[in-house]
Amino acid sequence: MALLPILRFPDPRLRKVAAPVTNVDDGIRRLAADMAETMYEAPGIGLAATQVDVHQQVIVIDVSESRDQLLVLINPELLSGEGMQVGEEGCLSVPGVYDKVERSEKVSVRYLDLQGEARTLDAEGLLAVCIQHEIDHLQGKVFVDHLSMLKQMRIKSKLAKQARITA
Ligand code: K1U
Ligand code: ZN
Repeated sequence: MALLPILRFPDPRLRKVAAPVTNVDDGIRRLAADMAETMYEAPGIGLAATQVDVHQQVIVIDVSESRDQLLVLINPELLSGEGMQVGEEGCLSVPGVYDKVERSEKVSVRYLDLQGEARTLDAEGLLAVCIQHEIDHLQGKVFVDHLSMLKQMRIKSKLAKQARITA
């Protein structure tokens, strides 16, 4: 397994739209394992392939406190969303930035598992938020896109300043 470098906002590669996986093979299983290792090490509760510069529809999620409930969703597709919740979000591609985002309270998602079998998952609360956040990444969206233009400008200048300091 390997730790993968995570792209940082506003890297234009975060805007690429991921392609569906056509064959769930050992390459995809290796990618999912590397993404899981990267997510646990970060640490984070989710990671989309887009964030590690792989533009295929793969996400990994673990919102459990015990950190042993890994979910791998290939070609995830939102079937329905219900209700509304507003929660604080962060993003491994936007380090140090947290803000409130409005999301569906409950979602139903169809996906392929690591054996290529079609499955459906009903989720609510933090798991539902994380699924929506990661599917956004696969579509080239970052959570800051849900914030006002003023906040987006402030975040860009904060991250540019951080990058200058660490360069
Ligand atoms: O996609 C990502 O960038 C991962 C992101 C997922 C996420 C967080 C919060 C709401 C929605 C989606 C993160 O994991 S940020 C880090 C984080 O939230 C966290 C890290 C360690 C323990 C608990 C949470
Ligand atoms: Zn993110």
